[in-house]
Amino acid sequence: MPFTVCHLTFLPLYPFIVLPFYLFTFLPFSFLSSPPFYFFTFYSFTFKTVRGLVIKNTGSWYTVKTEDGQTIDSKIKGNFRLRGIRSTNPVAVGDYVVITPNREGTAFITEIEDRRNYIIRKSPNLSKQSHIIAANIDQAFLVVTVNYPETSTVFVDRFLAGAEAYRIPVTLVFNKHDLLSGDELRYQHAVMNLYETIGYPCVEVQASAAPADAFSVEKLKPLLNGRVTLLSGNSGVGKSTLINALLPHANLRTADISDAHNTGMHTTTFSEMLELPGGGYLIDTPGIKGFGTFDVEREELTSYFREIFKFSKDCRFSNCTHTHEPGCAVRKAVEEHYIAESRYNSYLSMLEDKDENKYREAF
Ligand SMILES: Nc1nc2c(ncn2[C@@H]2O[C@H](COP(=O)(O)OP(=O)(O)O)[C@@H](O)[C@H]2O)c(=O)[nH]1
Ligand SMILES: [Mg+2]
Ligand SMILES: [Zn+2]
Repeated sequence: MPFTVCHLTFLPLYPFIVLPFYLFTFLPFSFLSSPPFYFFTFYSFTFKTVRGLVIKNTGSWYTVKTEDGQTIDSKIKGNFRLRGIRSTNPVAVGDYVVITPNREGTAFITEIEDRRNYIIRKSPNLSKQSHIIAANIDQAFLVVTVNYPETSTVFVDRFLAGAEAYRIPVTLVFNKHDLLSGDELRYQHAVMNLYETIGYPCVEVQASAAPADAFSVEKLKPLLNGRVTLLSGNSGVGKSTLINALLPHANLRTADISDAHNTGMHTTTFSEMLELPGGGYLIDTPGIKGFGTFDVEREELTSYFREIFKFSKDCRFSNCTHTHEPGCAVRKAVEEHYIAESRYNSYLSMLEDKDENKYREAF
């Protein structure tokens, strides 16, 4: 009875308040005569937004995985402007968003939650536009091969420095264990020892190995569980093979799409997060081999090389660049082999880029 009274009380207001809302619902018009309909109407109109994770970005469409496990193709509503970033994609994979589903089964993204971190790539041209590669990353795996193909330590160090700038922990994954000769293996172990001493965990694998093999990707699974991991590395080191071994059902999709989009700087609007069977995601972003450009002051660069930074505290000058200054503790440490020459050379090569202002180069 009280319900009916309530219903009747609002009756005169229906055409003005409730009816316009009603038009946006999926309910048949016959429902209009049913007393509780406006609760449904208000529910569907006011509350039907859902939170989700952006797992794929293909140009203007984003695939959002909602908390109840659905995937919904979504578009951005309105014009997002994010804290001074002029980006070609205001939303990126890894973003948590709020979406409003519509009757076509797609949705509008209406809100982006604050990011824990994100990595951007600047446009190759001189515009100030940048592309957000991914957001809310927990860690990065850099796949390297000491041979077949050879990954240079400069490449590794540049990647690590970029990851330090973004405060993203990195694990070095040494792949193609099966192909290495005794000498190559000894070299690999020396390199692993170097990076582990600095503080970067290293794992040796063979992406092509059977699951029972001691060097199979099984040993990566505990490290990937429940985390969002960015996978990087030079072309040919075995990233696709690794992904296919970790995600037997993702097959080809990853390999083929990645490679097709791997060709140029302009085809970067495509990126994807692959859900791991044990929880967590792999970010398979084509063409990303490093963190690219990040603006640093000369003195800041030191802090992206952990062991160099440690010794730099004893340099005579606080703004020491460790190149020519008297009383430089870093150069002394290099001479005494406390700092690896390869690391110091990588530092110098990045410093040189800075001098020549060619920090805009691709990865
Ligand atoms: N022997 C051997 N070959 C591998 C291994 N991992 C990948 N490969 C091969 O290396 C080549 C490049 O691998 P791919 O996954 O396409 O590299 P990507 O460019 O990093 O994606 C392919 O022919 C793979 O079969 C490995 O652990 N051992
Ligand atoms: Mg590949
Ligand atoms: Zn110094």
